[in-house]
Amino acid sequence: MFSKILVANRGEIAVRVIRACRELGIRTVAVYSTADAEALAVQLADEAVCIGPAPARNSYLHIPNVIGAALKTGADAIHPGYGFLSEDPYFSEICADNGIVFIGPPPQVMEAVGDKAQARALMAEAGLPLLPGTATPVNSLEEAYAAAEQIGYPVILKAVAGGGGRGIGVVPEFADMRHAYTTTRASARATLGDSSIYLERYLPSARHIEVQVVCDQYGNAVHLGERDCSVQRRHQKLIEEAPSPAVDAGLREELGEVALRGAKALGYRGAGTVEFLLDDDGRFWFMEMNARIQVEHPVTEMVTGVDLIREQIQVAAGQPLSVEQGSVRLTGHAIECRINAEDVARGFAPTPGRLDVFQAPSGPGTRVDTHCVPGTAIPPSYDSMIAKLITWGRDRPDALDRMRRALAELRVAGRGISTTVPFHQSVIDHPAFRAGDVRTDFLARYLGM
Ligand code: MV4
Repeated sequence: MFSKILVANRGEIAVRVIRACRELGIRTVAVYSTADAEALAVQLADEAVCIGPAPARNSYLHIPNVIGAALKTGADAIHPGYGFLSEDPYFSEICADNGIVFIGPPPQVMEAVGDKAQARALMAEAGLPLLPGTATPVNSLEEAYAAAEQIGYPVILKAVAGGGGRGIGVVPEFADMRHAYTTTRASARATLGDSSIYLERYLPSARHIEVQVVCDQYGNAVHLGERDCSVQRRHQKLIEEAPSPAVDAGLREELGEVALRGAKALGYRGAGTVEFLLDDDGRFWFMEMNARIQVEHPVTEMVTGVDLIREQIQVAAGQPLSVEQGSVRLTGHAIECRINAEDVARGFAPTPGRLDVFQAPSGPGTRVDTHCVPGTAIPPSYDSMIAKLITWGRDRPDALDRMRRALAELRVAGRGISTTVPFHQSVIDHPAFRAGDVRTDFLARYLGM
């Protein structure tokens, strides 16, 4: 097992990883930017190294500084968390070149799933169901028109280098193609550094379902059921739950088998997520694979009892999975609300500032993953998430009742800071949400957002 892990991240996920390491008896190194000198992760880790100023490109994304901190402290592995360097195969290779284990899948696998068009082709080869779409990227507006003609409108344009909803553009009909093509390409180039796009049939009202998988180097591969992440805004997830109210045991087994078939075809190792769209007839289609731990992993942990970060670390250290498929049992229901420092009334605009008050809920079936305490700064340079509120119940109504109680208990206040709490309260109490009637158009359909 590793003796020291450097956590190349910040915020709640850095805290989450440090906690897993502590439980495994592994020493930890936090890295931090000057904006995070007082951070909880810095306090909880055994050691901490400043890796640069607030802008992420000069600190959390600055590979020489991160590697330098690992070498200086003698860390034998790096956990990248999510975001930042977590999906960068180049960073993974640099780790290996320096004798440091990157806690994640092999770089070739990261490369294959990072190219969303290539991932689609590989999954088609493995026999996964795909929506009609282009087998390769399109190179001109004319090609896009021709492909859309074949596929049938509406279509969606997706950046090859995208994922998680970055670099996508919906094309309702022929007349919208020219504009969507131009803007999606331009935004893909600007935000992802690669303007390549491919096309898919667009499903305007489906469920966003993702299957958690974990694989080791001995050929063991286990799925841990699905999460339903249909409540999103501009492809930012806001609420996630496990299991999905739309998935029964039979469909779960089918989804799990298909997800594992995909993961095995890629030679996957570590924790990963296979995303699908699910329609009202129980048909589902592969969307993309995520080669990282995800923000919403706690809901899976709450219903399976599996510590996903621990599995990641053990597998990266060359140990076998500590779970087998036959022993995976889903118990009860878990739901997660992302509490962001954002003003819902102003289009979810970030509201950075300092938290004068931060009092987390607790009690039965209540988990709060956060890096916040009274006095924590929410810098404008980073993600606006301040906490993940996760509740568990014996069934979905129990979990939702607990979430209502936990949201009411949470106290957050600071000059200029708004939160998404009122938004979550309105969703949790919405009759359609209560009924599990949730698809990707939920906010538009029921809340006019
Ligand atoms: C789609 C889709 C419908 N049809 N692809 C967004 C994030 C990325 N991982 C996949 N996403 C979607 N891809 C096709 N062909 C719907 C989504 C989607 C979504 C779209 C609009 C508003 C909210 C959404 C929430 C989840 C998924």
